[in-house]
Amino acid sequence: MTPAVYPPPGRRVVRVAAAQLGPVQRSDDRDSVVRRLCAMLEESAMRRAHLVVFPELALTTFFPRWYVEDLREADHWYETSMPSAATQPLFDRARELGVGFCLGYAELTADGHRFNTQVLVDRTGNLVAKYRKVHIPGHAAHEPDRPFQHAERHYFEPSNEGFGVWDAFGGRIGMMICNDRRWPETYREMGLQGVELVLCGYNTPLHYVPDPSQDRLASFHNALVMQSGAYQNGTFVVGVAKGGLEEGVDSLGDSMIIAPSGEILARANTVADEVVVADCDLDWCSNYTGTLFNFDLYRRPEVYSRLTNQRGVHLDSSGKPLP
Ligand code: CDT
Repeated sequence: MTPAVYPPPGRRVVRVAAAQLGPVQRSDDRDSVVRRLCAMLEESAMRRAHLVVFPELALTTFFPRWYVEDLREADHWYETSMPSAATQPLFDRARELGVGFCLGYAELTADGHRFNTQVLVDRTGNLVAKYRKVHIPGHAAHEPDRPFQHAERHYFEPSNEGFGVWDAFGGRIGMMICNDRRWPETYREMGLQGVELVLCGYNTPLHYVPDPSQDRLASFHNALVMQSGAYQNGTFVVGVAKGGLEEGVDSLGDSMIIAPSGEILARANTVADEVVVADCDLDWCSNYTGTLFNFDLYRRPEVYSRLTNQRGVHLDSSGKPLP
């Protein structure tokens, strides 16, 4: 039955904007990118969004596609503070508009550590949380035979901080970055902390190496992992791309907002700068976490020991799984 007022009284509804970015070329400076982010912030505020989610490494081109031996030559791709001088206008405008946001960027810490990072900022401009990418894909060494590099393992160290969940926007918010979304452990770690809304930025190149047949399935796999993660953990998931043809590399768009039912509520149509909006009724989550996915009642952690005790497949010499 359609409620007489929307949102129904007492429901915790967060209006979320997935602010997809089109390509950012090497020649695009931070200021021009921040102007694009601000334009999408304005549009999101006009559409009465409370929270705007931007992609992974939103401030620059996806620089791990090039290899430099000496990482100090790459310092200019990283932020050493957040807000930085270049991103301060985004923080200022968000505070004026009363809109929170989530932003991905390359972080260089004062003691020289490099992380692929995402921050969550509330509607008053305060930094609520910082998440550093856990699953770092690609390769660490230069692989000159590739048509392009995916040297994330050279440019970023994997975070050991794991997956936090924070009270914000009236709910429990978690974050993950790009490749994290392909691992069920990511969602379950947050699910076990009662997450209700997971925010994820990504850059997914479409020239998949070493298996080009995966290219045509990129969109399917993107939706598959996020829809199943949402459903199996009773949470909303917001996936936001930097898509389109960037420095000769085509990347997936397909930003989307997914409900705890696994249904897609809003989805981008282009691979350009594009805002899609959906109302996320966080009280919907308990329809799943309180019934079919009542973890406390049904999970059997005592028989899941392999999940934390081993990394890969462990077989003995006859091919049988090790105990
Ligand atoms: N940025 C990122 O994590 N991209 C990966 C592609 C990895 S292909 C080596 C992704 O999972 O989309």
